[in-house]
Amino acid sequence: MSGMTRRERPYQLFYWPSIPGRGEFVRLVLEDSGAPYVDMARGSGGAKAIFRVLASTGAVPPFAPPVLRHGELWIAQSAVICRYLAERHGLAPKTAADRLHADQLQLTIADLVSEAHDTHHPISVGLYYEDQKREARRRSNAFREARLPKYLGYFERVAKRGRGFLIGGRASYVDLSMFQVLEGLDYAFPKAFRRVSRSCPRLLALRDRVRTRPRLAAYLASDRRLPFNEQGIFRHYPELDG
Ligand SMILES: N[C@@H](CCC(=O)N[C@@H](CS)C(=O)NCC(=O)O)C(=O)O
Repeated sequence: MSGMTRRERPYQLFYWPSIPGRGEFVRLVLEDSGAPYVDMARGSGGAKAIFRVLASTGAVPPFAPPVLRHGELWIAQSAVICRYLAERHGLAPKTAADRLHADQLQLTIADLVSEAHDTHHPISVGLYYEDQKREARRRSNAFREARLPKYLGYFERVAKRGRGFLIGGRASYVDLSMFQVLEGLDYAFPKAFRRVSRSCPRLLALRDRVRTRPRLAAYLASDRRLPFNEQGIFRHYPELDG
């Protein structure tokens, strides 16, 4: 590989091997682009590959995975990685203003992801769910009743303004991330999601449109796509779904 330019090298993704998590937002951009990449921790080295990266002393060391390596460049933060890949592979909006608005939406999606995570870990990520079940129930009630409708209502309003997509009048990485969040919420809170999403027809249509994009459809049917599970961000605990 040494004689290759940065452009030609496969991307290297470092993310926990057993959950879709935040790594999945990156994978969707890579898969939809058809860009070559190696999912480093899913190889024989496992999570050790991630710990090595986190302990590294690169220009700006990453705080947490996902981390993307592209030649000499190492970057972290899922929103930044998605934007970087999208700009290289035709999945970013065209104008500077639309790109800023894509950041705005992507970071709002990241906020929603964090709040969904905190429903089962409201006190500490250092404790098991079983050690914070009572608080998780209270947090989930508030999430289902107030935050979920507020977030989905907001994104539905954004979708209403767009022409079938969230930003820029064409498919972008933000649509792919919206797809993933909707899938995750549907998995974690099937009852609440069904109720709230009834008033979000455009988001549901967007989800279907993303799911059938040819490269993504092939990916979703492959064993590269990790299923949601109870170690990840979107966990299904019936007691938290009301
Ligand atoms: N805002 C960051 C969050 C990164 C993050 O929380 N990563 C999780 C996995 S999804 C992690 O391993 N965190 C370790 C930690 O926070 O100590 C992003 O979007 O990439």
